[in-house]
Amino acid sequence: MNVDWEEITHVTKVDPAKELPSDLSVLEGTDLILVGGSDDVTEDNTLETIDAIREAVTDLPVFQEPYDAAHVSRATFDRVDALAVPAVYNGDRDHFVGKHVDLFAEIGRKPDELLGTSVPVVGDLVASRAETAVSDLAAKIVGEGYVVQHRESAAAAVSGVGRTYTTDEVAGAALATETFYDFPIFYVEYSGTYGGPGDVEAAARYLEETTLLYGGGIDSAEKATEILSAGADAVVVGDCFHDDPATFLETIPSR
Ligand code: 1GP
Repeated sequence: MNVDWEEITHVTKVDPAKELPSDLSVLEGTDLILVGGSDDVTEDNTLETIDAIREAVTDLPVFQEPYDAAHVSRATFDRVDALAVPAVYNGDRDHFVGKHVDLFAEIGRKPDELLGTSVPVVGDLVASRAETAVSDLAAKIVGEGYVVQHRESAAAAVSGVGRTYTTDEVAGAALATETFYDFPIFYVEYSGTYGGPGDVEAAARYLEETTLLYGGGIDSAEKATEILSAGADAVVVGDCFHDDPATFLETIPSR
């Protein structure tokens, strides 16, 4: 499924370690699902969550946002439209370089296991099939330039965030994403608390090609509107989806 980012204004972040609402039809108005979380996520609960969502809403793009290469397998690859992998600018080295190299090294080592392309062939054909498998896998991976701005969040703890960025640094990270790193997504992450429009305004100034996502504490139409008006392409809603599905519906912009 090709994702038209111009059409995405509302993203739901579904945490596999949390319970799903009993009625998943609330997802019908959202534009894209990101499956991932910081604590207690496993390959098994990720698969269960993806399957439940696919069953409930058949026409939505579903991305896995893994925090660890161990959460990625052939089964998860098969079931999602893309892997969205955070590169945390204000995290530790592992979360900007280390885990990414690990993930791509794993893909290079065993593309057959990840894509199921194992075929008994010989010579050059083996090499070319392996290369095709590697590039198919790599093409399904989307980098997200992240700034984690809620120091007390689990996301900050797991990605080694020492301090949050100033507004100028957020703007710099956005500009670097657009012109230097070339990730298709820049994500202002306030996971668990509402950060207001300041960082979004600073980042939006520099982003034309890059999709600007904001997540954190969105639990009303007013907050969603404020963030979108500040220049975000889409709001990401997590806790409210799990905790209060009725209010979650209010965060979905009307078209
Ligand atoms: C978390 O950005 C998302 O990764 C959404 O944040 O859970 O606070 O809505 P909330």
